[in-house]
Amino acid sequence: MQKILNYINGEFTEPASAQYIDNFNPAEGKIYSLVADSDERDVEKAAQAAKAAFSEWSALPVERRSSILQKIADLIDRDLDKLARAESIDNGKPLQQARNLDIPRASSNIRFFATAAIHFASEAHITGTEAVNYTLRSPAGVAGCISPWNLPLYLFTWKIAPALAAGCTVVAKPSELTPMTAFLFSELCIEAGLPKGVLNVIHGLGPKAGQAIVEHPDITAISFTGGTVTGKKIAATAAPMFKKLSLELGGKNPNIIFADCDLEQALNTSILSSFSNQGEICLCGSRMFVERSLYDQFVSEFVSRTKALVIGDPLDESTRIGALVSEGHMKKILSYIELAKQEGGKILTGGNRVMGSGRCADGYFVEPTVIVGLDDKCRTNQEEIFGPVVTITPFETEEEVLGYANSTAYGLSATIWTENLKRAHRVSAQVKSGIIWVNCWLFRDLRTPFGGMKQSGVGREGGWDALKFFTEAKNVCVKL
Ligand code: TXE
Repeated sequence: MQKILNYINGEFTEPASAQYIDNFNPAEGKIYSLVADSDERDVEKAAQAAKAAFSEWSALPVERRSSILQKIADLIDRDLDKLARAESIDNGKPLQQARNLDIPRASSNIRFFATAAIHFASEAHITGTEAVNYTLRSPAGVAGCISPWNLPLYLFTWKIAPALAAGCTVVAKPSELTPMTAFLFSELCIEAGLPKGVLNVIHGLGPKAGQAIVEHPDITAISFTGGTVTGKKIAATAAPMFKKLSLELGGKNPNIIFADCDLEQALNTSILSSFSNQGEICLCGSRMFVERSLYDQFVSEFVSRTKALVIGDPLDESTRIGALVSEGHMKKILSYIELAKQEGGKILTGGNRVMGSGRCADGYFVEPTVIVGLDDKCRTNQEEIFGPVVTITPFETEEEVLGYANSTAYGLSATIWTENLKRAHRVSAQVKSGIIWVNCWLFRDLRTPFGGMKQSGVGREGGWDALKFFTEAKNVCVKL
């Protein structure tokens, strides 16, 4: 069976423990490869390699770093089909989504930061006629980048690209549930001529390999995307060590639909924002609020479009809903559907595990599920489910829906549907989320600040924010 090895100091390396974790194909419910079960000994080797590579990599002219990174992006484009298939098999997501979204976005993440770094200019502050201040920015050192399983190569590259472009060296850990594309990516780094030790990829369990990265004294900046509970643990370890910390955590995002919206667009996009990637995107709009006068019509059309979604074999081109990432995650989602029933929710469609056919007979499939009749304060409407499950709640006034939207501990993103320009701006300003989409969803410009408020995170990624995170600013004040 294929072994997914660590990539340390430019070479593929067995874990110090010589142990491996089973890696499942979630559409089949079967083990199909083995992942290195790394620990602090592997992290130590990776951190030493990254530390040794730092002086040369950080001193390279930015154009040189940029061209190596762009070569890696070219190789991702060349291997689009292979990487998309690997991502679909490893995660359970539909192949067409991996091919159209995940892998192209991985290459554009790298291209974006490889070129952004060239244009990253210092600021100057002129203090009247008395002094000139300018900002020097130097690479932050060895960065630890820890990424989740929902958008594996997409989020892995979203972290390591700005780190490498800024001149940091990196110890990265993809999720143990979806390690395959980070492993294939390591092969592309070797082919592109990335110098040894600049990127090191450690595979293994979060509390063991991930925790060792966060604890390592030579890894001075931590960028993490994942669950809020894990984020709290990471912050508790990193904060007393005074590490730089960027946390992108969970969400329970409102999707607010006013009666004056473009109904066709709102319906089409809300199907995507509810069920894309089986609802396993932190930006999915899991709580839908529809203005009362449109409610009945919206709900009936939304439910009929939900029923039409093709669920099944992720490798089948017509599939729109694939498998959930793991058996444990599937059970968690089914338990939330049970909870919704106990809390008085009515299931309008979905609610069950789907038993696939053929090779997918034991896969982890759950029907896209629409629930109504729940109070906004109940657990189903407050806790992150992270699956193909949405609730729909009617509202009468802007004030009422703002109360609902802002009622959770999260504040990652929100979507607002209205043709009324003034209302769009007014409501956008009052929703407590880091990212607002008006009449669209997941429309991304990589220059914009990306991140959440409240328990959805600390700091912002994207554009200059990411390059600032991976550099240390120093002000030089020259008296005139
Ligand atoms: O993620 P974890 P899990 C949410 C979603 C999901 C829940 C838990 O609600 O059900 O989180 O998912 C590594 N020190 N999101 O448990 O644990 C881990 O190995 C260092 C939201 O799979 O947060 C993996 O690489 N690292 C989300 C990464 O952290 C640790 C995406 C994320 O895993 C660690 C995924 C530790 N102590 C889940 N423990 C989003 N916001 O996009 C784990 N890890």
